[in-house]
Amino acid sequence: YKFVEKKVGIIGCPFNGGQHRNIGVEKGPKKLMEFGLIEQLEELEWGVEFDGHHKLNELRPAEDPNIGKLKKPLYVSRVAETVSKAVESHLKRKQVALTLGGDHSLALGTVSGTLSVYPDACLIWVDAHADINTPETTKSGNLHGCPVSFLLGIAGKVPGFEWVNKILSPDRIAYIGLRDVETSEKKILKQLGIKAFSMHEVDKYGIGKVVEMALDAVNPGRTRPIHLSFDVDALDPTVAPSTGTPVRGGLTFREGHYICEAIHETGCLVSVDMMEVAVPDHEIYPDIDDSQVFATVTVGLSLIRCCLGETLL
Ligand code: NNH
Ligand code: MN
Ligand code: MN
Ligand code: MN
Repeated sequence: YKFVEKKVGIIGCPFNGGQHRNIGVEKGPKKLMEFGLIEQLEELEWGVEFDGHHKLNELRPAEDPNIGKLKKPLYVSRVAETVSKAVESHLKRKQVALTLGGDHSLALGTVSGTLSVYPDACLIWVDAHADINTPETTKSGNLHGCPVSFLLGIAGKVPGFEWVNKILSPDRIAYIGLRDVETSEKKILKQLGIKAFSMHEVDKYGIGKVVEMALDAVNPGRTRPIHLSFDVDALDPTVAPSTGTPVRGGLTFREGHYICEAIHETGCLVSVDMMEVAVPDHEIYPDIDDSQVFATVTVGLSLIRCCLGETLL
């Protein structure tokens, strides 16, 4: 490992304030832990630190009016700032920071935390969505669709988000798995010349070549620390059905795992997010059954293990 010792700090983030569905995305972290994450990482000979799930609901302000379209801006901002500090503290102790979500607005915090310890880090964003809407372009107003614009410093001044000052250069981010990108987001990606490998490129070149091209773009000599932000909806809904915004035509089970294995092989991985794993109530989401939750949680766990060195042989 080029930057860390074989220790991992788990940051449990039961949070759903960056999106509007009542699908139980805040229950993902607890389920991932219950299914044996600590034991599995210890089996891979990692030292594991976990100080309990963060009590993020305590950060919810009494009043939190929309700013323009943005929903719950103050809540999301406070949560992300807290998470940023947690990531920072684990990284400073030469641990890998492993953040369990929770909705993807959390990545505003995780990536900021990574950049504050490793200013030259690069970001691999694996997702069906680009999450690069600005406060101006967002239609939904959900902040889980916006974290990348804040990280790039193109969100403008938004009250409450003044703490976001670790700016990611557009040539340090690469996307894999995109297939549900809004017109406004496509314009931003083009304008900034951001490397994005959609499912079209995965089909065309194969996942091996795509990961190599993504890493070559943001981390040519494999000398920079890597932050991997994995939205479980990057996987095909047949593989990860229990998530808030499933989109057909996604990564296969193996393609998802290959990404994690290849990033592990670089020796550069310092920070991992596993986001948008949902545990819905049967009454509210009767279409998602236990076996689908099981499939989604277990694939999340197995992706995490691959990030931390599990191999097939
Ligand atoms: N692009 C949409 C929005 O901004 C959807 C984002 N949803 C996600 N992102 N799940 O990963 O609201
Ligand atoms: Mn901690
Ligand atoms: Mn996302
Ligand atoms: Mn997504």
